Amino acid sequence: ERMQKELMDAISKNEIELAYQPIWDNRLGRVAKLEALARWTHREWGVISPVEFIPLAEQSGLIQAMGEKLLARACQDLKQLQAMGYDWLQISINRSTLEFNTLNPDGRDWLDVLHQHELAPSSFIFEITESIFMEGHEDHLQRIRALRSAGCLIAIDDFGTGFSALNYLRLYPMDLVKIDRSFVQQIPGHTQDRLLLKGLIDIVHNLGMQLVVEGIEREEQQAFICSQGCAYTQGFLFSKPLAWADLMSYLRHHH
Ligand code: G
Ligand code: G
Ligand code: MN
Ligand code: NA
Repeated sequence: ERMQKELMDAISKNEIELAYQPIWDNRLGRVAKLEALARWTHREWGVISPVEFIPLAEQSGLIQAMGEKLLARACQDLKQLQAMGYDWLQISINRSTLEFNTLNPDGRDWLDVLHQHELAPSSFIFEITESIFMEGHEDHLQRIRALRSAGCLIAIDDFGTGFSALNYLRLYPMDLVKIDRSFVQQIPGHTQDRLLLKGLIDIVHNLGMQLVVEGIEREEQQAFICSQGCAYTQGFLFSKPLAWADLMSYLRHHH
């Protein structure tokens, strides 16, 4: 209960920050997108992982307010990046299942934030996970359509870890698939994983969607994935999630 109160405080004082992890464009050889990841450093308890505070924010009804504040923060940061000349960058922002499923069916609350900052919705990707579809809501299709028709992109995150993942590709219009890092851990040594990944890359491309392979930590993984024609990769090989000052220096040195 103490933690819930501290979280409420941190949200209202804008103490939840964003770290950005570069998503690399293998064709153009530059950063294409930045994944925004929430970070909370408590003055007594130190760094608290989103794995802990996102569920707490959900239980205590704070997730929507927090999500909107983080989106506004991402907008301010993108404005600044654009002013510095990085005008091609997109920001990819995570949304929990509850957060997504309680958004207005017309997406208004998030779209309003983008409009207030006078930013093109096409600069924003919302990352959702397969569990969104397990709730039995009917409105999520409407939300996805509303956000996409406004110009935003929808990514399916941690792809391949959920139940009947391929079925969701059939049923829901999506722009981007992020293949879960468990699929690359044993690449390229593991024959079965290599073939699975190869097949997934083909499926996603043939469906006309963008593909990001996550969790790239070693050169040999990156080499294999590039050889399969995958456009976007993300992982510690390129960079861990970066605080703003570190992001600035990363971008200066990598474009
Ligand atoms: O960055 P890290 O590995 O600590 O993230 C852990 C998990 O928390 C990931 O699954 C990520 O998607 C989730 N997460 C990080 N930031 C946010 C956020 O701003 N909103 C939501 N809903 N989830 C987030
Ligand atoms: O669930 P989601 O994909 O949003 O989780 C993102 C989390 O994955 C981030 O917290 C980030 O720290 C972590 N991450 C990013 N790149 C790598 C990587 O190369 N290896 C591992 N183990 N974790 C990573
Ligand atoms: Mn993610
Ligand atoms: Na993921």
